[in-house]
Amino acid sequence: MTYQNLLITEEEGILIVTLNRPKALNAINDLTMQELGQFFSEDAPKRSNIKGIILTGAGDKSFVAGADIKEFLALDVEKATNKSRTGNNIFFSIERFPKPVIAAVQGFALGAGCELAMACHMRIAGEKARFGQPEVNLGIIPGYGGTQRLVQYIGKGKALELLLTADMIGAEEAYRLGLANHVVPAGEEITKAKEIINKIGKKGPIAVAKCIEAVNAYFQYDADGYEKEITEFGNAAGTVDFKEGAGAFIEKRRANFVGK
Ligand code: CO8
Repeated sequence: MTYQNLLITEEEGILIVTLNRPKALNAINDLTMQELGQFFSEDAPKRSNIKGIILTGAGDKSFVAGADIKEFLALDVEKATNKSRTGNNIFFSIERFPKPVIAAVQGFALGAGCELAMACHMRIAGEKARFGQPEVNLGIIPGYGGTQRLVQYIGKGKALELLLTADMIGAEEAYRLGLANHVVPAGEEITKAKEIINKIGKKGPIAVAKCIEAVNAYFQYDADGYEKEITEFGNAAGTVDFKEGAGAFIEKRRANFVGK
């Protein structure tokens, strides 16, 4: 299949998938999400010879700066719930991919971008990487697993702080908290990710797949949390504050929330 918003290359038996909308800081719009779904459920599983996958963003400024806020104003409760559910399922297909999937994060990984990085098995942060879940700035909550996976990686207290304040953290802080596996000099994110995938490529592939499956199984106990997130993401899209938050971003002004 040909892709419009994803660039896919193969190097050393590793697929490098670049989200390619640099003018929008690689924000995930509906087409990008659809293409990620196609790639992880249809195309990548057929490439049986690959050792793993690296996800990255085009340009040096941003991995992915979130879901495309410009598509938000068309959402109502039902559409938002469906969009969240579809995205969650696609991110599950990344998390459950039987070969290593590593995010090479060179810049902003915000909102859906942080969620995408967290759905990968590991994250390599360039020294300019910035992670955050800024959804509350928009009067919305994460909708692609962020409320669940952030807690898994960094614990409840810090996760709540980042979710509620919308603060961004740098690469070193992400490493200290356990969100980033490694911090590398800017421009060396993909090299480090390749090094790890090449190392894993020498191990027993069935054992590797079963490690991924078993580790994921540990977290199934909180599967209801994902369901809760989907429902509440949809409900948040029905509020006045959501329209105000997304509208304020697009109009480049501060949001005036009214709590309705
Ligand atoms: N969506 C759409 N466009 C974006 C986004 C985005 N998330 N982020 C940046 N852009 C666009 C800007 O609008 C701008 O476009 P234009 O040149 O046409 O005005 C261009 O990218 C460059 O951005 P800036 O000029 O703002 O660049 P700065 O360097 O000044 O700022 C920031 C960079 C800090 C990253 C800033 O762009 C920003 O705050 N972006 C929004 C970050 C954000 O809030 N992300 C979370 C979005 S919500 C989300 O991801 C929810 C996920 C769950 C969804 C579930 C189902 C829908």
